[in-house]
Amino acid sequence: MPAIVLIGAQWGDEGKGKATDLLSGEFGWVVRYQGGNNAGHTVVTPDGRDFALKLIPSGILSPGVKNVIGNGVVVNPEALIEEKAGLEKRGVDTSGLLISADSHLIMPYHVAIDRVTERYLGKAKIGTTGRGIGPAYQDKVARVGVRAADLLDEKILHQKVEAALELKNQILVKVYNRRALDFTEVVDTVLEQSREFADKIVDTRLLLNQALERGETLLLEGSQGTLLDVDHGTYPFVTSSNPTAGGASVGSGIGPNRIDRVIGILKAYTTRVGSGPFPTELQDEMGEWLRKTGGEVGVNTGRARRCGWFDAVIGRYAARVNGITDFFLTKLDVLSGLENVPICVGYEVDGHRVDEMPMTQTGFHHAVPVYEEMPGWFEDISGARSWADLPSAAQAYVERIEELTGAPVSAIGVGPGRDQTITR
Ligand code: 2SA
Ligand code: GDP
Ligand code: MG
Repeated sequence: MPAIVLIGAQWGDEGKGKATDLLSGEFGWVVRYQGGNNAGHTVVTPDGRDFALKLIPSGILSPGVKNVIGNGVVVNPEALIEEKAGLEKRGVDTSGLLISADSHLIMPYHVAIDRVTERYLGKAKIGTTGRGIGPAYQDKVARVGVRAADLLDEKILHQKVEAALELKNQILVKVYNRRALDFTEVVDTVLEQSREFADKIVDTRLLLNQALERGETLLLEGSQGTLLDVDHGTYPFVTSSNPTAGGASVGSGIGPNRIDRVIGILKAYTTRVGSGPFPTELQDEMGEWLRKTGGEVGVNTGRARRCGWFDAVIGRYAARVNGITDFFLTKLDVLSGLENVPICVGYEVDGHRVDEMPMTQTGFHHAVPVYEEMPGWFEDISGARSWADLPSAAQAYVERIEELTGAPVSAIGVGPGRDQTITR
C-alpha cells in the first residue's frame, strides 16, 4: 500500500472529509492534489467536534500525520492563514502542514474576476463558489500565474504580479467597469501574509517521493468530484481542476504506478451545488425532504444543495474513469423511512434508452432517468455497526448498487461520526 487515492464519485460532498479522517491514522501523509478553498470537507471527531476543512487536508486532525498542499492545488494566502489560525485556536496541531513551492496562488484579482464573471453570465452562470478558483487555474495554464515559491523572492514576485495585474486591471476596468486593484497594495498584502507560512513552502514532490522510497504511505485526498472534473465532468458546469484519480499523480508529483487503491466516495443518493444538468434531481417535496434529512447545505458558501435519487449511470462512469477499486457508500442512514427507494439505472434520451453517460452536453441535458424501485426500510440504522445490523432491504439496496456500478462497497456510512461506519 504505497499510496491510495480517495475521490468524490458524484458532484462532490459525498463525505470525503469523513472518509479521509477515518483512514488517515493508517497513513504517514495526507495530500490534497487539486482545488483550493472552494472545498468544504466535514470531519466530526470522536469528541463530537465539527470541523470544516477547506484548503488544509483532512488528515490535519490526526496527530502525527504530515499534511501536504500539493502542486496541483491553488492557494489563497488569506484563506490559508485564517484556516490555520482557526484550527490552532481549537487546539489542532498544524506543525505538520507543508505547502508545495509549485502550488499557484489565488490573488485578489482572481476572486474579483470570478465574482464579476458570474454576475456577467447571469442565467448562464456556472454557480461557482466565488473563491477565484477558475481564474487562478486560467493563469496557471496561460503561464502567468504566481506560485508559492515566488513569495520567497520579492523581486520575482514584483515582476510577476506587475505583469499579471496590468492585464487584469484592463479586464476589470474596461470589460467589467470595476475598480482597478492597486499594485503596491496587492504585493505588500501578499508578502505580509506569506510571513505566516513561508517556512512551510517546500519541494513537496521531492519529500513525497523520498517518503515513498522509505516505505511510508500516502493518502491522496481529492476534493469536489468526478462529474465536476474539467475533463471528465459535465463541462462547462465543472470546476477548473482534475478531481479524478489521474489528477492525483499530476497534482502531487508521484508516479501513477505508486497508487494501488482508488476509493470512490459515493453518496446513497445524489446532490449537486451550482448550475448544470442533474437528471435525477427532485424539484418537489421529496427533494426538500432529502435536503432537510441529509443536511444538504454547502459547507463553504451555505448554498442549498440540489438533491435527487441515486444515479447508477454516474456511479458506473465514475468507477471507470477513476479505476475505482472500492466504494465507500455514505449517508445510507438518510434514506431510512421510505416505502420505496428509486435507483436510476439508465436514461431515455430523445426517445432512445441509453445505459452510459451521453456523449454530448445536449444529450445529458435531455437525459430522463429510468428508475427501478427498491423496497425501502423504516428502521433507524444510525446505530448499525456491522453488515448484519442492517435491515435486509438496506442490504439489498447496497448490493444492487454494487451490481449496477461494477465495484464493491467496502464501507458504509450510517452517520457523520467516525464510528458510524460499517466495514465489510
Ligand atoms: P468553482 O468555485 O470554480 O470550483 O465552482 C465550479 C463548480 O464546482 C462546484 N464546487 C463544489 N461542489 C460541491 N461542493 C463544493 N464545496 C463546497 C461544499 C461548496 C459550497 O463542500 O459544500 O459550500 O457551496 C464545491 N466546490 C466547487 C461549484 O458549485 C460549481 O458548480
Ligand atoms: P465532502 O466535501 O465530500 O467532504 O462532504 P461534505 O463535508 O461537504 O458533506 C458531507 C456531509 O455529510 C457532512 O456534513 C458530513 O458530516 C456528513 N456525513 C458524512 N458521512 C455521513 C453518513 O454516512 N451519514 C450522515 N448522516 N452524514 C454523513
Ligand atoms: Mg464538501
